[in-house]
Amino acid sequence: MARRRTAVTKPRLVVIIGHNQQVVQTVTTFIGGRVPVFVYTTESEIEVQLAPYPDVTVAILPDYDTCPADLPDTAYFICLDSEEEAKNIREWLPQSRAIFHIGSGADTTRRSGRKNNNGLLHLQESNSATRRQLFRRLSNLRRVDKLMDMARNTELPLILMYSNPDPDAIGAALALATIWRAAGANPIIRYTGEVQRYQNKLLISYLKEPIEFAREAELAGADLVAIVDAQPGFWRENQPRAHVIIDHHPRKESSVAAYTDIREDYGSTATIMTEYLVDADLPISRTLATALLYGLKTDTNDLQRNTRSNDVKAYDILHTRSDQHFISRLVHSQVPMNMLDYLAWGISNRIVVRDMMLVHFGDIPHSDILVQCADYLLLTCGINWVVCAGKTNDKLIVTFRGDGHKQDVGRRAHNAFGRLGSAGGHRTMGRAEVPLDGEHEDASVDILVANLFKRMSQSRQQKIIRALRNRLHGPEPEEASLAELI
Ligand SMILES: [Mn+2]
Repeated sequence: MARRRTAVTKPRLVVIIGHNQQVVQTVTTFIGGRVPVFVYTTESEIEVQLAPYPDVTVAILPDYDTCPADLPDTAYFICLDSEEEAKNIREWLPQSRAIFHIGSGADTTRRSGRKNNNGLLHLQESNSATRRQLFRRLSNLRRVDKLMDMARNTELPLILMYSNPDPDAIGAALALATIWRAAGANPIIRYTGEVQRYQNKLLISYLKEPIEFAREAELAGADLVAIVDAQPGFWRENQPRAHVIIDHHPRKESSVAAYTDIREDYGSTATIMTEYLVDADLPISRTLATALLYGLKTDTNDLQRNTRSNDVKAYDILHTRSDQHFISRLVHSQVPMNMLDYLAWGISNRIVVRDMMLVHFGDIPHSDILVQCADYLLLTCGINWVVCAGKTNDKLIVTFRGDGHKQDVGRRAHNAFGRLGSAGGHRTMGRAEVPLDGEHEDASVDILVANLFKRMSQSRQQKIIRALRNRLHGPEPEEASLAELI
């Protein structure tokens, strides 16, 4: 994708008023961009200091109390340490938002944030903000140094992902591999479960990187083991030993290793790894940026969940470097082909109760159907929450989805079914599982309606029960299907 810089119009000239030690630096900033500078000062010494610079016009004022007659109409930079004096000058300057106050270092640290200061803007971040940023970077650099040191002279460095790796784990693993390769090591990336989701298979094949199931010999033979986007305590059995743990899940007490970086307040492990790479100025290839960005997107639900400013910053850095069309393919590959008939049945057999949509599928092979259908139906205009129910493994499964605006479906799930089985969730997602003890799917309709609409009149409840049962006794998803393989 060809990228062009947005055109920026240079100022015709700028005016600097004052005499503190920031004058020369401010002048050079503009002269470097070939913008002429007018300086108004009471100190003749300033004229001497600026003599070597071209395109600078210096006028000596008797004081800063009155407006010079020839003052150009442009942006103004007041280089005085005293805030009071700066405000006085502001009084006689033309009405403009483009008036900056540049105190010398000691003063700028004391000002509070970027608040409007009687119409005076600040040119730079305060020293303390710059210092904080620098300290953060130095701490990340120390971490990258340590990671690289650990990998030097290793025979078989292993990067391990827990169970069925998700995009965040895959992106983080690839980032750590990049750091270790920069240290001359040859790491392998492995997982201990199975890649199940279609998108994750697609991502792995796109990366052209051998990301495979961890064999016994590899686990036993590795002389350096890193676990990313997980902690050793996640494994119930055969807990791997780890020298490195990098994660954003809640810290487990057992997570002790030579190197740990667990940042529970981060939206993704991809964010931590992006900071390492950027701060250490290591290369981020297009494929790596794509994997990291997709990991960040899926873990934060597109910056809508558990997101803080670090995640947004990482997103900003990654999105220009990544393969947007491939990410679009991943994002649009959400619905398995064999799900379409269930979706079609759910759409045809929906019930609408005010701003809520309800579907009961009866017997279903697995509960993924409920999640897929609820996510889809929530896209309907005027529908703010969706409940999809079904019977599988002798349990009534009820999936809740909502937009979270003025309602909490996790609490709704808990209030409706908490006494009958496990039920709960958070604002936008909820789930309940109610044991059925061999009861027929018709009975599950009664349980669903009686608990979901506790405050509804009996007659209305009966109406909904009849409607749901009628739908259950109509054609089943497979029978209703019109789609044939052509
Ligand atoms: Mn994660």
